[in-house]
Amino acid sequence: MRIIGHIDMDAFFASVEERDNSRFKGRPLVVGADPKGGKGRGVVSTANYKAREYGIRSAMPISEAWRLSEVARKKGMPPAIFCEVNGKKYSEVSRRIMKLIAQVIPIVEQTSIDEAYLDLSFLGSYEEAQKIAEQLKVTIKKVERLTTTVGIGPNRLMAKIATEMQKPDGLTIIREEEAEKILEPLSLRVIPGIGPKTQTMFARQGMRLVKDAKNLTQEGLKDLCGKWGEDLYEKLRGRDYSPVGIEMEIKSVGEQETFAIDTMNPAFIAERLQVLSQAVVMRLKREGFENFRRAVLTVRFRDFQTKTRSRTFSEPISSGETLNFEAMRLLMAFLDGRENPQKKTIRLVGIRVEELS
Ligand code: TTP
Ligand code: MG
Repeated sequence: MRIIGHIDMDAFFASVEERDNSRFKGRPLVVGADPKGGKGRGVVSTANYKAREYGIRSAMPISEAWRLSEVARKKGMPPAIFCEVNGKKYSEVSRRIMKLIAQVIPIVEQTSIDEAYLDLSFLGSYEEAQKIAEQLKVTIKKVERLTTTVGIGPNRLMAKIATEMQKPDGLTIIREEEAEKILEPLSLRVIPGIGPKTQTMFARQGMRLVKDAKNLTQEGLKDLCGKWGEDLYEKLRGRDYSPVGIEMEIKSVGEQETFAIDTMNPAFIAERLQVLSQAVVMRLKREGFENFRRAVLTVRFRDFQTKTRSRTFSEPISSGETLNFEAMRLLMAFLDGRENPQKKTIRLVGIRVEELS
């Protein structure tokens, strides 16, 4: 019998900041870019649960979060506190938590800075799995003063869904025989792999819930989704055979942007590179890495010719500013004759980091 656990820290970045700053206690807290009185650019990394009551969410523009906080303030509720991202600190906390988990569970697969899958099959029963999960929650609370949510199920899919069912500080168990029925009334979005695009595609055909898509045959799903349809057919029924413990190798992290208009305006491109650099470093940290040793700049010209230039550092680098500086240096060759003798306008730029640690 397989028993799989999924563990996810609650409002991770915000909880660490609340823990470390007594003046944040009990207040709505937003971790992310500087809001600059509503004029700030960049996004929310995460918000604690109090700030989520105002509608503030991860990846929302920080200016929008500011606006929502102002709305709350005008209604007499406490405004949100805004706090910058301390990526290095969260990576360290994450590493310590993963160590605590590894002390009691032999097969652990970390999938992001605050998330991991646990193979609990060796415990032999859901009762034992529940006990170890409870223990783990207590240990993390005691050692790190942070709360976690755990889901337990017959496979990865159901373990993750169990986690989502009761947050924060939750522990939910879904047994194999309940899995299929629990999934049926849920939105198709709960199935990993169904993103906004696939969801829209299903919605156009009148399918919104898992149970709606269960009317399709395996062939029908394959027509809609390609080869992945076979896998999806199983997932819609709560079945997922993917193992825990085979770490998906993340070799690089990158972001790119296609401009609304092809351009050669250095100030505009520089500004976009800065935003991209920050986004790349943020994602790097989120994937559980601290450093990179190579920066790669991609430029696509108006005629779709695409070129890259890279720089490898002798030391591991962790800062977004250094990445931005390097990206700017690499960009120069595309603005003068070296990489762009015909002075073609630029359609897209991308930044990628490699050799991660
Ligand atoms: P999540 O586990 O998705 O979110 P969370 O831990 O803040 O909240 P929850 O209680 O719902 O689990 O992400 C973990 C951390 O990753 C989060 O604290 C901040 C960071 N993050 C971003 O920086 N940007 C994002 O868009 C998301 C989703 C997360
Ligand atoms: Mg989390």
